[in-house]
Amino acid sequence: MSDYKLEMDQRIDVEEILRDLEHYRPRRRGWIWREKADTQAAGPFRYREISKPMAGHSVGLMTAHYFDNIDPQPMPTITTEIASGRFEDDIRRMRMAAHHGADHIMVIRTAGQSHFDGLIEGTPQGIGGVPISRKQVRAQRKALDLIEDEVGRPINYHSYVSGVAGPEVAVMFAEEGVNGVHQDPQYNVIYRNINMIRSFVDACESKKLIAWAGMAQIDGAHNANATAREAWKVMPELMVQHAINAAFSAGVGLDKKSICLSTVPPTATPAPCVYMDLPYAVALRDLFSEYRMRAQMNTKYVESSTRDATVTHVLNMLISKLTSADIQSTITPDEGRNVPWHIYNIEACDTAKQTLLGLDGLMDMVELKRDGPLGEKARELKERAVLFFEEILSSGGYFNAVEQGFFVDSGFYPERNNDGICREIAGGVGAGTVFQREADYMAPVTAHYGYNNVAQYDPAAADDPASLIGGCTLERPEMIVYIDELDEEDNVNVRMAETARYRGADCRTVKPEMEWLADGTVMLNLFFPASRRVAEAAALEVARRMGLDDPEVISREIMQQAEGTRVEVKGKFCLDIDLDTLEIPEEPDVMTDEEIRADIERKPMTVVCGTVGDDEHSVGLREIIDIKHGGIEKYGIKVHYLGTSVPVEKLVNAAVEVDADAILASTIISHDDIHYRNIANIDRLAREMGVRDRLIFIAGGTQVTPELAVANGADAGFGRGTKGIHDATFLVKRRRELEAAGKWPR
Ligand code: Z98
Repeated sequence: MSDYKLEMDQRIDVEEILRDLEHYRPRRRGWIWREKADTQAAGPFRYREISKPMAGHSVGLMTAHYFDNIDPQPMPTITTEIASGRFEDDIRRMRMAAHHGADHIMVIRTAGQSHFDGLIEGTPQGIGGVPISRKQVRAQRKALDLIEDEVGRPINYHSYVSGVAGPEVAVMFAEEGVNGVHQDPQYNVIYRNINMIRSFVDACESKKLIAWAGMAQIDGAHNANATAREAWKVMPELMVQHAINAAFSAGVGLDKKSICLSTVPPTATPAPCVYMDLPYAVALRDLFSEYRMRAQMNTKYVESSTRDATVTHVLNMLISKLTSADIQSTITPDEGRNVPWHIYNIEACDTAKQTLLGLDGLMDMVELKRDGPLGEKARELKERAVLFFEEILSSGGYFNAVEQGFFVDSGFYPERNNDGICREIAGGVGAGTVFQREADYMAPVTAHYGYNNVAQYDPAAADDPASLIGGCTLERPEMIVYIDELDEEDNVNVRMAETARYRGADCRTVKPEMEWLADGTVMLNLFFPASRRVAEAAALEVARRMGLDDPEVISREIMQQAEGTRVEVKGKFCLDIDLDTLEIPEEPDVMTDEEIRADIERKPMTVVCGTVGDDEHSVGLREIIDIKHGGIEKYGIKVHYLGTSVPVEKLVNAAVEVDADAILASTIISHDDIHYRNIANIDRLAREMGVRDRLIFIAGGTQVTPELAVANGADAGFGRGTKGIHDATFLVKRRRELEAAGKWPR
């Protein structure tokens, strides 16, 4: 095995991941839940419900720098659902997501793979989207091993055990160390028209394997919500679907703590959604208290606005918090916008982390008021679900009920609109393919469901049929026949060769990217004072004139019919950026607030400042000094502000008078290079007065170039974009240098 490790400042080497995959073996099986942290403290705060911190690297929320850069992790597992269609690029996204707090990575297959009647091999991208194959699963699990080492937290890898080849997929997932799956025969029946008898029999085998491998299982009930015409009306049915799959799975042998209900708050704003969705969530917890809850976000009522989708996501998480979800899904805008981009995965992970942390301890302060509409509505929903079940029984059972179109009907049960999805018991893909096992049937395999007549060969093998052949692929992975690629043209090697110049540690070329390396995709956000149709056409024209290929409007929002429209456009930027000719300005030197404050506390500092010459500008300097703008006052630096149009003599004299440590001269007007002449004058005067050595001299202004300020006699120059912290950092560092050189204290 290679000893390849991830380096923080190096991109993951996908070629290294693909190398020697034949011999890769997963290092563990099964799902790992987050554990409550031993200490609920992080930085200046005490939490009530945070999980063990990531022991390695992570990226905190944007605002974390105000709070000692803490990155506390909420209790629920955070899922990110990745669906770019190229697994090699998804590996890079997985690493980013893990750093932002995702510990459940779900790869969404986009080829309608439920219709495939067997496993596929290699890494085709295909026409209809990406199918999941052994090579992809293996590569991604291998990459996640490295990523989990880097972030210091286990990461669960997940895909689907649905479709005609469900049991084959389940075997492959058990062999390859997949940690979580969707498995629900109702999905096959309702959405993929796979024969129901076949689907339920297959589900027994699949679930047995899922149990053996310790995977967490998520059901498919959310699909009814996403499919129904009026999704909030299917609440009773959703509970019925959860019940069928949960009880069935427990019956096959899954631990109830691994059975997760895929719950969705069924509606979204402008509906009074919490009033409708909360009783539903409460009813679910009442009925299914032994099981786990995976909170999917509402994906039915998602539009193309990230803001809109994020509000729905946050409202959904309020419900997760009020009813304690175990897994928080973060699919957010991808689903509605069909823009499965890196940035949206990461944004949604941050939205989840931010919301769940913000709501930490909520239930210590509020409680659900059950003796009002909440309790009444929850009870009503449960009653409707129970009645639904009774009707299933009286109609002859689940199969008959499906045949009669009970499911995904848009009526609010017991109302029916007779628009449900009907499937025939004897119909669908794979009909007539289920046969009773012969009396002498026997299969020497592990985790096999049902009648297996092993004892006739060896009574000792009854509980371990694979021992008859010395173990099957589950115990002896070397027996797995690993096929690398089948298609010479449609495979990862060909795709990666096309983008080779953008890879590798010594690559000197970059291109903007949204989902695939060097895809060139960029997004523009534009506003036009025009109607929607005009704005859309104008936006496309702007994109074309900016040199973007294939521009396409992905979102529009009317501000006011005549006053204007906001438009988002995506397009392709086709040029490379050469890093050897790219000018990268030096990064401003900044110390932390705490470090600066500590230094000023250790030894107070006084500065004198003003705008010099005939110059009435004051705003810039105020920004640098005023505590309200985060200026140097906030570190405890004592500031003598002399005002505007201050003669240079006055500035230097004042510095001597108050025994200042530094002069801060603002000089904005720049005609005839007056700003640099002012700087030179201050330096000259201070020298003539014999005080230059004891004063730090900083010059600033929008037209000041640091190098020229220094050339004209200042110790430092600061131009446009400077903040108080930049000046403060310089002052502290310069003073330390002078101290080290024995020139301080004076
Ligand atoms: C989610 N956003 O849950 P094919 N099986 C089940 C599914 O729910 C799905 C598939 C299979 C959702 C993802 N769900 C959508 C129970 C898909 C997909 O190959 O498309 O049939 O499998 O995260």
